[in-house]
This record gives sequence, structure tokens and C-alpha cells, in this order.
Amino acid sequence: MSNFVSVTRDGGVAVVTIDNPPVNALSFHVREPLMQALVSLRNGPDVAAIVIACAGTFVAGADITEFGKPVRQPDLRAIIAVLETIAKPTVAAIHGTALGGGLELALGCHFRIADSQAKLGLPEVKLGLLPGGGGTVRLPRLVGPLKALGMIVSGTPIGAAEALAAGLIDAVFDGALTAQAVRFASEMAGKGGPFTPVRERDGRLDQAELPAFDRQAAELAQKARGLEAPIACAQSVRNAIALPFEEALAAERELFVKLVAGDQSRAQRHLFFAEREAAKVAGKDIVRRKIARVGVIGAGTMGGGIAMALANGGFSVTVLEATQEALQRGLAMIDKNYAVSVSRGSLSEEVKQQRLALFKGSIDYADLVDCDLIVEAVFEEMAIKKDVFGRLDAVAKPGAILATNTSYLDVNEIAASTSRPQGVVGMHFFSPANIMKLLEIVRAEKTAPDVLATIVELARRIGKVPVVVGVCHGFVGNRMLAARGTDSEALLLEGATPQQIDRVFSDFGWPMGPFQMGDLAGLDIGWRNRKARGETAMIADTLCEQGHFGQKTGRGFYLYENGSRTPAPNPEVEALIRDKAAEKGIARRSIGADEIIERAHYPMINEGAKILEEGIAARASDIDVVWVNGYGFPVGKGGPMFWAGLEGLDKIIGRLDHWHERTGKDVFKPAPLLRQMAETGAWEGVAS
Ligand code: 3H9
Repeated sequence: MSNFVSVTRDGGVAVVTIDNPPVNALSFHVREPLMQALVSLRNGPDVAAIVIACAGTFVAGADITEFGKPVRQPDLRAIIAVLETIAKPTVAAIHGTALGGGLELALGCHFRIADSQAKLGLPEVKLGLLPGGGGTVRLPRLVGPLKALGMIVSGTPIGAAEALAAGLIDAVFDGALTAQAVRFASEMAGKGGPFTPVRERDGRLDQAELPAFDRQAAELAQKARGLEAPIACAQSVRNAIALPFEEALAAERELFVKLVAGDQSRAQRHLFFAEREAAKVAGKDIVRRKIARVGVIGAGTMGGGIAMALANGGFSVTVLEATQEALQRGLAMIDKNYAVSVSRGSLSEEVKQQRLALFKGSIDYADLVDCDLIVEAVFEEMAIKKDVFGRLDAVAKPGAILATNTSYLDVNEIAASTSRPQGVVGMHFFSPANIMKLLEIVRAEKTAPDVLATIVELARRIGKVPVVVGVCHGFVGNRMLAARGTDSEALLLEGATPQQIDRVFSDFGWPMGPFQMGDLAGLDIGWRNRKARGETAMIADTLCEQGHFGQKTGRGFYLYENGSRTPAPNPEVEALIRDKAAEKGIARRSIGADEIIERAHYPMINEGAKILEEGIAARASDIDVVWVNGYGFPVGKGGPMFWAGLEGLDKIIGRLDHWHERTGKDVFKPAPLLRQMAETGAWEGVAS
């Protein structure tokens, strides 16, 4: 008996219960007593069957904090090996989540039964890994190779009903699960066996399926965009079909060991913990405000998306617009967006109707009087925002939280336009707001701690990844984005082309490069911002002056002929770049990928260091969470600050010095914190 694993008896059935909160990870202190319990029950003369159950939730996987440290025996594979030597029926009783090593443990049992709400999956790929406890070789034996491939490469868990239909589990029960498992186990014991372990069930592994399997695996590999884990997952499931069990199992181990020690998995594990860390705000015991009804001001693209995100989290939403016409247009767009989800099969008609029933439209501020939270998403201009907040101040009930969705403006100034700055906070959603995960929560000078804590909790409830940031122009994300783009035009003038720069970005792992991105978002947006700040960008400004705003006008840095969304090189842009370079007397030269990487990415890291210095972000890992979830920074590189550690801080500082000397631009001047961290080795902690 241990604190973490206990054994009780119910007639001839032994129930082994794992209790290692919060998620029953298979830490060493669980594995050791679990192994002892199984060994002793295996030969126990009066034990007819064994149930493995859990307190709280079924096992959610190996203990991720143990990765990268020496493995302490018994490891999970040894435990499963012992399970498979047990001749009596073994039953996993699954409720909550059976994930990763948890599902692998269950696959070591003869039978699996589950609660109807249970979720089962092998999400290791999301940590840059493959299932390393035999999951890739056992799962295909139960559900078939193609289904296993889909589950393992996506990492997405399935529900109990689907698991039953696929053959992963043997029965679904509602109510007292352990009692059902005991009944099930004694029934099986009554049948007398022999009971076949999963490893010996080869019926569903058909060599003839290999060509179809390879086709599907090749498609998945294309989508992996430089990530090693999805490829390794597919290879390992293929081994399950092509190799004898033991050989396939050994090959899986080899791949796991390689991945777990690699930079990509380290990066993805860093992000797993970084996201959870970012969601913790100081003062765990702060009482949150109650949020039931929310208001959203503005039903344009952003306001509509925010309203949908909130309704998807179960909140009643009052959408406010300036005119009936704008309101109807906005509500119709929301309806249409849900209809698209229904047509794609990701939402049922019934759920769509439930969501729509949560919306109420209005053109009268007085209708916001019941709202506990009001999110403003109107035009990005200080005077307009202040006007809106003045009106809100007049109608909102005491204690209501007033949030602005500004992406650049000073939230302190917005808060000061009300009589209750302590109730004002920034909620910077990313477009499309109903899809994108990131939520920058802007803590203004006077934002009350309970307001902040309430919004962080609400963000989690609506499925967002929250990061608390301080007030500055562009907050964490857009401020670093500006730093990333500072030298883009110089690169063009000195010899690079938009397509060359974009290719370097996609080879790095970005979903797209900056010029494709600009064309997609609309070049007029940046143009308007630059004009407001008295800034210029020679090439982009010229395109805008000619009426070329990117995809929406069919022409930008690229050509989009006949409504195509695929960018084609634009010879006129290339000519424009050459002309402007000649005008400025710049001799164009060939520019390599390394130079593009460093002139775009190093200033961004430098800006990140300044953001830390100023306390705009609390931790380097918060910055990584912002960039991975809001801007598509490649997960396999762990975010800009983690990647900086991989790249080497000394190298980065050396190159920043070099470019600072050559260009005189501030973005290249190494931040004191960067130098300090390089000297003290403190960055090692950031990148570990
Ligand atoms: C694996 O199994 C490898 C094997 O194939 C091979 C072995 C040889 N370990 O997410 P939450 C912590 S790889 C350690 O906020 P929720 C988490 O950090 C693993 N810690 O809760 C947090 O700590 P804190 C495959 C873990 O209710 C606390 O638990 N499995 C682990 O929103 C609460 O977490 C996975 O990848 C862990 N495995 O969601 C599943 N899991 O409070 C990973 C969680 O100090 N886990 N913690 O910040 C999850 O997806 C979610 O945690 C889960 C619960 C859905 C289970």
C-alpha cells in the first residue's frame, strides 16, 4: 500500500486505485507501488480478476516533468509487460481522461470499460513525442492502422461512444464505474478465459492496407511542416503492421528516446508548461466576480468574432451596434459563420440553435445595464473609444467589468475616461476571434486584481490561452511584430525579393511570410497606421497609393489573378524595388537565408528582452505563449525567447551589434537585459 496506489477487494476482484492528483500522471512514486501491486496480485491465489481504476480522473499520461531526466525503474513499459503476463482478466475502468501513458496502461489490460463522458487519446505528438509505452503498436491492433494513424498523428482524443465503435473499449457504462468494472471483471472471470492480451491480437493488421496507409501517412507528413514527431508517429504505426510485435515495440522505443532528447520536444514541453504558467495570476485566493451576461459593442468582424467566442463559452451576449442596419448585418454574419460550421460537420444544427439563442441585439446603451462584462470592439481610434467608455460608465452597473479590445492604444488613457478605472481592462483578441486561441489581457495601472483574475478565468472558460501583459504601444505581440518588420524594406532594397523572404519564413516554420501576411490582412491597414504615426515604408506606401491593397484588390506584393488566393510573383513590385534602390543609390546584392533570419528575428528577440525589462510581460515564457498562439511562431522552436536560447545569446548579441553599427537602427541595439542574461547564463533557465 502507498499513498498513491491502493488495493481493495470486492469478492474475488482486486481493485487497484491510482490517486496522484491532479491528473494521476504516472510519476515514479506511482509506478513503483503499481508494479508491486500487480506482481503480488498476479499470483494471489484468491484473486480472480483485477480492475485498474483511478480517483479523480483516469491517468492523463506519463509525468512530463520527468522527461529529460534519467528514467527510474520500473518504467511504464515494464509495468505493461507485467500486466500482459497476468492470466486472470484485467480491466481498466476509465473516467475523465485516459491520455498518453494512461491509455497505454489501459491497452495493457485485457478489457477497457469507460464512463460515457470519458475521453481517450494519445496526445504525445503535441509534446513533440510519439507514444512511447507501446501505444503505436497496440492501438492499431484494436482499432486498425488507419484509425490509429489518425488518432496518434493528430493527438486529438475521442469520446467513449467513438472509442466503443472503433473497438478501443469493450463497454460504456453510466454511474458508479468501479462497481460496474468489478461486475464486468467477475463476469469475465466466470467465463474462464483464456484472455488474449492486445499484443497478440493481430486480426486487424492487414499488410494489404499498406499502400493506403502510406498514402495517408505521406499526406500527413506534408502537413507536418518540419516537425519530426508526426513523421515518427506514422513510421511507428507502420512498423506495427510491417514488423513482428517485439521488433515494432523496440523501434518505437528507439524513436521515443530520440525525440524526447531533441530540441523540438523540449520546445513543445516548454510551451505546455508555459501556457499553464501564463494562466496563473498572482493571488490564487482572489474572489472572482460573477459573470453571466456579457455585452459586446460593435458587430463588425472583430466584435462578431468576440461575441461568438463568448457565446461558445456559454455566456448570454448582448450585441450593441450604432444602427439597426449595422446590427442586422452583424447578427446575419454570426448566423452565417455558425451555418458554415454546421455544413462542415463541426457543429450540429441543434447546438447552432442553442448558441444563437444566447444572442440579443440592441442599438441602445441602456440595454447593457444587466451586463457583468462589456467588451468594446469599435474603430481603433482614441477619441471614439473614449466616447464609448464615457457612455458605458454612465449605464453599466456598479462592479461591471469594462474591457477594450484595442490592439495598440493606451488602456490607461481609456480607463481614465471613466469614473471607475479599477474596473477597466484590455482584452486583445486576435482575428478571427472565435478561432484564434490567444487573448492578451492588458493590465492597466489601476485595473483591480479581482478584475484581472476574473478575466483570466473567463478566458480559460471560453477556450482561450490568456497572457497578462502591461500597457505599451502594441502590447507584447504587435510591438514585437513591428520590431520583426523594421528591416524588411531595407532587405528588399538591398537585394531580396518578397518571395525569397517569405520562403525563408516558411522554411523556418512560419505558416506564411510577412509579405503574404500583409497581402492577406490588407496593406491599407499598415498604411493607415504608419500615416497616423508619421512613418513611411517606401515600397508598401507606393503600392497603397496605387490602390493595391493585397488580396482584396487582386494586387499587392503578389498578384492574385481572377480572384485566386494563391500568390504569384508580381514583376511590377520587383521593378518598383529596383527603381527605388537605384533612386537611393543602393547597390543590390545577393542576400542569404541566414541574413534574412537574423535581420527579422533578432530584433524581435531584442524587443522581447526590452518588454521583460519594462515589466510588460512577467516571464520570457509568456512571450513565447503569445507568439505561438497569436502569430504562428513554429511550436517546434518553442517561441522566440526559447528559440533564442537554442540559437545562442552570444551569437545573437554579436549580430545585433553588427547590424546596429551598420544601420544605426535602435531595434538592433542589444537590450541591457540581453547582455546581462548572456553574461550570467540566466538565459539557460529560459531555454531549459
Ligand atoms: C506520455 O504519456 C508519454 C508516454 O507515451 C510514454 C512514456 C514512456 N505530467 O492542464 P491542466 C499538470 S506524455 C505532469 O491545467 P486541465 C499541469 O502542468 C503525456 N504534469 O488541467 C498542471 O499543473 P499546475 C501524455 C501534468 O484540467 C496540472 O497538472 N499526456 C501532466 O485543464 C493541471 O493541468 C498528455 O499530454 C502530466 N502528464 O486539463 C496530457 N498533465 O497546476 C497532458 C497535467 O502546477 N495533460 N499536468 O500548473 C493535459 O492535456 C491536461 O492537463 C488535462 C487536464 C486534459 C489532463
